[in-house]
Amino acid sequence: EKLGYPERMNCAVELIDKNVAEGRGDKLALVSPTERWTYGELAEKVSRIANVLVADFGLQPGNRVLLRFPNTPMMTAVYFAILKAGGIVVATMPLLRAKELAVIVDKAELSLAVCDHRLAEEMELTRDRTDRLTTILYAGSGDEGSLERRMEAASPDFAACDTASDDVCLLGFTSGTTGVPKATMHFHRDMLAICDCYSREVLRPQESDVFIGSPPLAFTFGLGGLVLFPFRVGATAILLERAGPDDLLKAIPEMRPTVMFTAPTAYRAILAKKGDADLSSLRKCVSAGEALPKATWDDWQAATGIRILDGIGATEMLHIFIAAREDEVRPGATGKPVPGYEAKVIGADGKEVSDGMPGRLAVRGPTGCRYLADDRQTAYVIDGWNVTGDTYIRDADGYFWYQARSDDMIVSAGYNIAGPEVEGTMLAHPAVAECGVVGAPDPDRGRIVKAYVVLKPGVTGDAALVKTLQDYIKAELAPYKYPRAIEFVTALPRTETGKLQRFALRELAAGEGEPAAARSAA
Ligand code: 3UK
Repeated sequence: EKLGYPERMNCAVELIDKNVAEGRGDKLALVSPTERWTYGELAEKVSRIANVLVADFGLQPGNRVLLRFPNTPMMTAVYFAILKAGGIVVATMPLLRAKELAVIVDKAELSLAVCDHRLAEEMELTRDRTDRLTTILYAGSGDEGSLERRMEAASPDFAACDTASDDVCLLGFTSGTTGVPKATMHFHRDMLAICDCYSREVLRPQESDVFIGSPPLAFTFGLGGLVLFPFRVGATAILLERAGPDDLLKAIPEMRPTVMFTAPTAYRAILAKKGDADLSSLRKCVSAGEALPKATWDDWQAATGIRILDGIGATEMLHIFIAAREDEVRPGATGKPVPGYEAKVIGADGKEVSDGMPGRLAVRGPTGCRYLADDRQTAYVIDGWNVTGDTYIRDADGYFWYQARSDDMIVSAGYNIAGPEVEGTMLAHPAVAECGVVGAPDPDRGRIVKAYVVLKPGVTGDAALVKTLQDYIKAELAPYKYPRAIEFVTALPRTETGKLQRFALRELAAGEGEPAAARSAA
């Protein structure tokens, strides 16, 4: 391995115990609205929990454990306890329902879950649906058998399992919208590799930094940005259970974080609600999950002086592999490959296309490309390259420009149109707060471009505004890209990770879905 990790290595030792060994035992590791844990306290809790899992629940190296928590210090402690004991974490998005959880339980063959007591209801429904899941350990319930009670009785010392650096430590489920989600496998060394490639080379955090952000820790964007990156440099992380725009706007002036991780839609929402909130503590902001439109980048820089670092990551690659650097930003472009990774744009024949031509993005590097028992492996991984579902263009200067998810390209009267390009342009119009663009069925053109638009407060959506927006797009982009249909809605359907649910908009456009506002409010 070029990164030079030893053959045997446990990432919990590198990310937790090492901070104590290097004299940061009294430094704050985790802060939440209700808790403040130093690295010393965190290390002790991790060891106590590892003892509980091994002694009380028989956890063996290689066993998989389901983890269900909102973003809390305790979730982080349980996470590293599983890793320290040589187990494999299967963290899941807090909002998943029993039906979705049961699929994961069966696919990952899980028998043990550790769960925040506030998520008990859906956890019990999951147990009812599958025979596999036999044991649930609750945290925070205060009961006799609760995690905290067991921790009190456990020893504060635990010798880390002597794992190989390429032992699996994390199964990350993709948020697939159809079929069984893919389970991606990551090694102990991968947890360090994303810190030593993306974080060290692009983000460049310091020990004095304080991290904050919205993604759930069950989403690897959040895991890296809110836990692994700060711990690798002995910095501090703020964990918020609720981290919507209002929560961040309250927390930032109070807790004064310096580095923020969130999605493009959250940057827009924070700007819309900012008022005179003091965001001056921030020095670096990272955006991922979906494309960051130039308009959002420009508005954030104008309001805060900060140049957002866009980056594309994926669950299969663990974290960000193409990114903007502070000194190398082309607003609207994702950026250049992260040191340690290679990226190329390929055509249907698998060969690289010329610069300026669209094609499928393929990437390879120290992390990624390993799926648990999945026939689709061979379609996604070719010669070690992970072939993503994204259409990209590389320009002559080596910058990568996102076009669309390959399945999301709109074909209208023979033209290929990328919804995100129209969305990004719409967002630069002063009347527009949010925009989602999909293809709607049309007898003559096959599909027409349809825009769902959320207006800024005080703007009235009428026929005159439809015409204004259409003329505006025709003037800014090739006229065939203009939305022939525009519908004003109060909200767009989004995933827990901030991604626009294009399939929901497509169903709506085809007359099969619920109204967007009703769906996203549900
Ligand atoms: C899309 C982007 C344009 C793209 C993720 C950072 O999003 C993450 O992982 P997922 O598995 O989704 C992957 C897909 O999301 N995407 C993500 N970032 C961008 N598209 N510009 C971007 N900056 O379609 C990609 O294939 O949920 C992001 C770190 C870890 C992650 N898991």
